[in-house]
Amino acid sequence: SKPVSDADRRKQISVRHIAPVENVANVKKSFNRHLHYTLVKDRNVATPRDYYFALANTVKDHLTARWIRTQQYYYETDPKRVYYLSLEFYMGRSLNNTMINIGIQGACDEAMYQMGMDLEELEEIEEDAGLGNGGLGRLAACFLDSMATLGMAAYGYGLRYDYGIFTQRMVNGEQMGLDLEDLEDMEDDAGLGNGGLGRLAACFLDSMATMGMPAYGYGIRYEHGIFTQIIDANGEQVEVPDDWLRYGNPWEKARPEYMIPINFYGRTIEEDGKRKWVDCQTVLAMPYDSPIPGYNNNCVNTMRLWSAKSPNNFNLRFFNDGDYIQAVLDRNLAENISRVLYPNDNSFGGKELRLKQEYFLCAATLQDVVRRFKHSKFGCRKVARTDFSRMPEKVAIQLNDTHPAMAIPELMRILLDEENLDWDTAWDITNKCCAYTNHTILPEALERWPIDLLERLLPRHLEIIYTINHNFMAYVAERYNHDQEKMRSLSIVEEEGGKRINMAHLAIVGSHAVNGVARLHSELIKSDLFYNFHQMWPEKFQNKTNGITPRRWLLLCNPALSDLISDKIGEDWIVHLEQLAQLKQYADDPNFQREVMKVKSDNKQKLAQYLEEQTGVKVNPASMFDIQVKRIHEYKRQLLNVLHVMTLYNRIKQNPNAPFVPRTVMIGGKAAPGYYMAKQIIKLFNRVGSVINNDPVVGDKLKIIFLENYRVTYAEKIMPGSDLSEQISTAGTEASGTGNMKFMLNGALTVGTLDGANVEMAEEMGHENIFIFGMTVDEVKSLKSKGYDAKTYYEKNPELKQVIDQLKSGYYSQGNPDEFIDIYNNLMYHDIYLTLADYDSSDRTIADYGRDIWGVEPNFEKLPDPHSS
Ligand code: HBZ
Ligand code: IMP
Repeated sequence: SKPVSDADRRKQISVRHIAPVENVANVKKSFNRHLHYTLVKDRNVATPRDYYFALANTVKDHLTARWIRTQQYYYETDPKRVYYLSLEFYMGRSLNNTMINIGIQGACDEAMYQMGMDLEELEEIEEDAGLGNGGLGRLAACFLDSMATLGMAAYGYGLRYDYGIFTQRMVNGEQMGLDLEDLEDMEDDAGLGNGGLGRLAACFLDSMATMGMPAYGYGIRYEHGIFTQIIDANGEQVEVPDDWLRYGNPWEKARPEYMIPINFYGRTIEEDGKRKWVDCQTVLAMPYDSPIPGYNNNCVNTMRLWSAKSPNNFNLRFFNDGDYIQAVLDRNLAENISRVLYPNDNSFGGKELRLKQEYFLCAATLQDVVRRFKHSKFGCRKVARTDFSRMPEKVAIQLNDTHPAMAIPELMRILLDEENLDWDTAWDITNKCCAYTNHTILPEALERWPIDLLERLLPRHLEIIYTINHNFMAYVAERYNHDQEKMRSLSIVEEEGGKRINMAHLAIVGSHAVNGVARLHSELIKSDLFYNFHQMWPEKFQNKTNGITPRRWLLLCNPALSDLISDKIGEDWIVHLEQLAQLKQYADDPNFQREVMKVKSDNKQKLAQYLEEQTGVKVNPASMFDIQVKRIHEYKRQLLNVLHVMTLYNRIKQNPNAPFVPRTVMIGGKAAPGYYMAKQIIKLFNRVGSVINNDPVVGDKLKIIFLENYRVTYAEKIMPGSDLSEQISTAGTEASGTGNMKFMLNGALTVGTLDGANVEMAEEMGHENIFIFGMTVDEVKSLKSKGYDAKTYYEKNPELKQVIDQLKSGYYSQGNPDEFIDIYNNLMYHDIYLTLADYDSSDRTIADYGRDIWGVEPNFEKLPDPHSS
């Protein structure tokens, strides 16, 4: 049967939540008014994008009064404000979320329908606000939704990057309708142009000849044309800049009147017994506000993102030199600060521009925080509140990892240099206001800024950090009897290999609370990463296991399942997710089971249809959708997944007639542009895919698909249609994971290691409802201390040996043994993530499955080479 489309579904929903006729009429009226007056179009020339903007503006109108009212209310009642500081807010789209949270989705859907448009199609036009890399950035976005829904006076503060996370394209000969072999055989070809321009030139030559003109085309005879590059790049990631603001962002409101000056460089001097920061270069921070509506509570909070603007006197020196044009061109230099999001996740790059971004955010935000504190109605009845000792009662600053940790010395600077407080008072306030969330224990991700860079860029802050450390070291010395080793290990200033500032140490010392993002992770922070800090200040350390917003990750992305749940237990779960436990009473109800299965199967059909449109690959919607979507990283072990796929293939080849549960294995995720091994992993997966997908022996049993350009919007399509969620990181490496929760909430089963939040998920759902495999943290530790030798696993397991041999021999790379030699060497000799040690166990799970559920036995015979006939 045909799957029910979301539009049809919503029709059904709107039968229950009948959209009042006057609301529908209002939406139509407002929509037409915006099309006319805001977009300056009539129906004859309006494009689908115009309709999207008209609708977005209509929806925004419904927000505005609530937004202003909420902010006035905060001013009047002066509650404690929560400031969530993050270099990333991975928001995705806003239209649908806004309509849902303010309860006008039904009216908008009906209004669009009556005007002959499809709401879902309009939603697809919206660009993702992709101002994040992965988990950390999406967590910030989920938290904004939750804080608004819980009615907290909260603000998200971040940067308004002109370019978000890059768009990932796979350059792939096959997708372009070209066969690799054909390309290689091509002797010479007109592949000398990049596209339009070159093609135009070729057309002109043809036309000129046809018209009998005595014309000549002159050009360069390139050694390699464009096709060669395509072959080189086959199955590889290419990064395209994410120009998300090109058509304008209907959700933001620029506030040029609240621009704030931010200083860089310069030097410090002593004047009247006070330190002063002088001779700085100034860049302006221009705020852009976006509304953050709570669910059904009329609360609308603010996300304020800063954009860098050059001041008008920027580079005045050049004006004097008369090089006016150059001076205007150089304004870009200052404005580059908020140009682009750094695309690394879980790795520290150490670039000067990145440090500028971090400080720019902190300095602009803290000026705003202090301004709001001083001018609150209940501060002081006079001009402004001046009693800063009450600031911790009114201000909480949460640091999303150490990226905004410069907020600590910056707040100190403001309190000391500008508000003239004494050190101890300023330090007490700073400490009570700030709190730090750690998101990783991977050493390469920890921020450690070189002293000389800080000294140049932020000389006053370096002084303050030195004083913080000086006082802290005095405390440590006294407490630990001048134990030099203790002092070295706790110091904010590191001496080994070039002097650096350890930002995590700064964040811990400057905060009253430090938290990890899942129970296991928080324990590891205490026992390993920050062991000495925890010994000293046990009361500072907490756990706050991550969560996801059920609005976006169930109600919005999976309306069919949401309806089914609401039919059974009402709608309270949308704000009180623990209510889902009430569904237990229906677990054995065959009708409910059938309905759940029907929803899943409809969602899978929908996903399959989307995949076919996107990739051209036909997937069998009845197959098991086995999905791993997350950033590509060695610790997340996409390679383990690939080895498993190769093993399944070998089993099919060996015994083509054995029963086999059909599977579609999907991997998706971006590789940091400079992360070689991550890019190799993508390439390998694609190569394995092209062998398996084109092998007639395999047929419908096994299909391999790379999900290109995985992002928030894509996740919303994937989660509802997933059967199996792969969460297979080496135990102890994934701080929490949040994708794991999104799959679970949409009814997928999890195959995972005892890592991050998987541990708590397993407890919550019961171990009988999750496939846990692999080493525990303790087993990983003991194996590492014993000395991990991949070879022993390779030799012990014939199936593993076979896939590793295939990897090395060029079985998946047209016989070219060099192509994946780096992956091979890594797995066999340098793998700190112990991939082969968990291969067996993941296989054991699958073998158990085969034996106990599917009635399939493993088969270990060797296969013939695919290239021999
Ligand atoms: O934060 C992730 C963790 O890996 C994941 O386990 C956790 O669930 C999630 C939310 O707590 N960490 C990141 O996503 N980290 C980054 O994206 C990142 C970005 C820039 C950096 C360092 C890390 O410089
Ligand atoms: P903000 O939090 O400082 O951006 O101010 C938010 C809102 O508080 C404003 O939009 C006003 O509604 C209200 N507000 C701020 N300052 C004043 C004031 O001096 N008088 C009255 N209302 C104010």
